[in-house]
Amino acid sequence: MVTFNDIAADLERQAIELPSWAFGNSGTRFKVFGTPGTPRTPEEKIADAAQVNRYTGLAPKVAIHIPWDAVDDYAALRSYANDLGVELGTVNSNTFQDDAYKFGSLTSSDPATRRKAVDHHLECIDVMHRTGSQDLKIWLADGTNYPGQGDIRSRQDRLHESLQEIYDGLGDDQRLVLEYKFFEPAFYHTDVPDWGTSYAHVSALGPKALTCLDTGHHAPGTNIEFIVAQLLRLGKLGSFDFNSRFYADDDLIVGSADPFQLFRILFEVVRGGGYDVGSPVAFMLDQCHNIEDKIVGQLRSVLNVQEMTARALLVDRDALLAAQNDNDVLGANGILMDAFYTDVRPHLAAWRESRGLPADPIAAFKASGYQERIVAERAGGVQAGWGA
Ligand code: LRH
Ligand code: MN
Ligand code: MN
Repeated sequence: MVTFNDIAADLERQAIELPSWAFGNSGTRFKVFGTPGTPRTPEEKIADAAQVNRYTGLAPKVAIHIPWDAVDDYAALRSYANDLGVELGTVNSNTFQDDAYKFGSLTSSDPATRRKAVDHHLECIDVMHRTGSQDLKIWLADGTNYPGQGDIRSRQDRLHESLQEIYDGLGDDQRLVLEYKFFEPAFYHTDVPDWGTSYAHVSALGPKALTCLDTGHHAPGTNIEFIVAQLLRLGKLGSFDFNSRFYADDDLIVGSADPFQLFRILFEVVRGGGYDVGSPVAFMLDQCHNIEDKIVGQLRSVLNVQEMTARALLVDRDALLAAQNDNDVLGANGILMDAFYTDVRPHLAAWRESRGLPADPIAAFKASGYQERIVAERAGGVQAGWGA
């Protein structure tokens, strides 16, 4: 049997990167609701993200999106973040909000459009040098809406050529992570729809290219933990974009739609070495808070990941392996479920207190007055949105 004491030290190394865009206003194509206190600048997004780390100790990095978080002086943005106790993390490129990319970016049949898209990524690498970021995350909106609209095969060939040029621009300690998504905004075909396509491309590029798994980017019913196990086995799982979905790419709070799925994913992460010291797997959130409070939403998210990580670590793997080898079907299943059903919340509250953190980070944040302060201070300004 594995007890909470056995795993307490392992919880120390949990680090979950927050997306700057989670702090901006977001919505659907029907409506974006404004929220009082929403940041107006990249600095204010970072300041809000730093609050999440302050109360949980779980979120030491903030991922940025270019050009949403474009600034003149990235070194200054970096020291601003450092002064607040956080670092700048993954740099996300953006080729989905420019008219030039209407028919594709890295896959475009137009050499000038491809050039522009590759150059954007090379500029992102430049930003990474100044922010101290390790990862360049590429998600492409490229795809087609109608059968026959584009030549699927040559789009793949052009994608490889473009990615190769970007890969060649990486510094020695930098990585490229290629995210996949099976639909949206393209409706018929997507140029990087699944983990296999991402894997084919990153494998062709070399060791500094890995796959990014966004939990919201799969068809309903997909066994995501199987993909996790496979990518870890292949040494190509670079990062996670965590979120939850009910129907589509809903970007809801991780662990809110299906906590059991999050547990199963994290169990495979632990099982496959993805949580080991020095593991190459980066944990990130990729979420939007359309109607709920954003800082509290991010607090809830990192706490959900911590809770499920604790439960995944609690699985008695020796007993599980023995039961599996005995073909004890329900015995093995029972061992996994025992860990899943363990309520770790009181243990985690005590664990936090023993490390100088509040037992209840959300209550502590709410009591701090920060939210009221930013509502007052930021009134009347132009709020940043998902995309600005
Ligand atoms: C695309 C995506 C990708 C983007 C982010 C804003 O759906 O998951 O990671 O960069 O959303
Ligand atoms: Mn994502
Ligand atoms: Mn997404």
